[in-house]
Amino acid sequence: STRQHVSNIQVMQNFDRSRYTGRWYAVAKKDPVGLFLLDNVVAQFSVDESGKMTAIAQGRVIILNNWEMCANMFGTFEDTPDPAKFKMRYWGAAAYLQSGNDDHWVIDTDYDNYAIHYSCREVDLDGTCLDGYSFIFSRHPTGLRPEDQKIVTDKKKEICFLGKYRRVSHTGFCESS
Ligand code: AZE
Repeated sequence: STRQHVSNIQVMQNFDRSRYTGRWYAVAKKDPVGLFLLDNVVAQFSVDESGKMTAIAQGRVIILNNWEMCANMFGTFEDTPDPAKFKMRYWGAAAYLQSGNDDHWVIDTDYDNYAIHYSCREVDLDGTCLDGYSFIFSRHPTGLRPEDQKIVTDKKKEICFLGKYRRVSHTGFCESS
């Protein structure tokens, strides 16, 4: 199969941010270059009275001198002409955590069970993604339903990340903090 131009990647049609609110459990992730959330990743999306989308996320990280901790992260989303494509400004509750401004695209979701997120941080000269990350989210802490797995596999292929995901385990690491 040919490599996909980032600009040609299909995203969720008529994305409805209000149906996307609430808790999502990461079940798989494709890592970017550098530091990243390791596991126990849970995100909670909200929409305020003015319609602006925000999120909080937690996940286990290892920073600096092998210090393992639960990262409490915040994100605010800037709208773009495509309702499923956002710019996400994010930062940590503690200054030593990461901050940045990433693309945040919703590739596909049924709102009630699964969601496929995509972020390309660096586009190569040929238009393909050189450095990016992606989360597969489920509404269920136990993982994806069998009937959603084929849809997710097909979308992983479309964003050229098939075979690059790792399972995200949930061990309760962030539940005490
Ligand atoms: C995301 C869900 C929506 C809110 C946020 C998300 C991303 C968070 C990071 C956090 C990285 C932290 C690191 C700390 C050392 C997409 C999960 C904020 C990318 C690396």
